Amino acid sequence: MKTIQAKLALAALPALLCLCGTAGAAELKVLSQGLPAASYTGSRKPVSDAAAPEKAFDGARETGWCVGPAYPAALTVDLGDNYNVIKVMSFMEKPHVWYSYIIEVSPDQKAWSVFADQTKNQEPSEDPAYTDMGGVTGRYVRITLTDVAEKAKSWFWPVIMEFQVYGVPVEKPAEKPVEKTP
Ligand SMILES: [Ca+2]
Repeated sequence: MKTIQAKLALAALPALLCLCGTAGAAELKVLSQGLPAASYTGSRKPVSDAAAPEKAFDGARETGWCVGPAYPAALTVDLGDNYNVIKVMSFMEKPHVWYSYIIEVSPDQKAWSVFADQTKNQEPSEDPAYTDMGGVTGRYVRITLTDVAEKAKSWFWPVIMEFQVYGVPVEKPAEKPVEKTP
């Protein structure tokens, strides 16, 4: 895991250098896709290998993460570094049925800050996804499914087809050269 993190840090270095002085104009991009499988974890065992956590991050809308009819159930992605998380899109298998959920962000998987609290939601997602906007800095992003429409409980298991986290690199203060005293 450390090797992966080091590689990610090295990959991000040129981008960070280029952003010096213009970090405010950083492009909002999807951060959660294309990471190694070890970056994704679920709070419960998936119903099959085909429903593993990484299936919610593979860019394919016909695959997803599923743990069966269990609430709450959480899915977490490790972005590999701290980012300012701006937007999260949650693509559910059945967009015409409502889901309630909460999205949280953490720097260390211990202290979690709420990004979007939709635990009282009873509206189906706008096609094609629930879109939540915010501004929380962290490395780990977690969605917890808390409930689904009562009528749906008997005829399907909730599946998140895609979970997309968008953000920008954290602005890091430029190091000032140390002035030598004469
Ligand atoms: Ca997928």
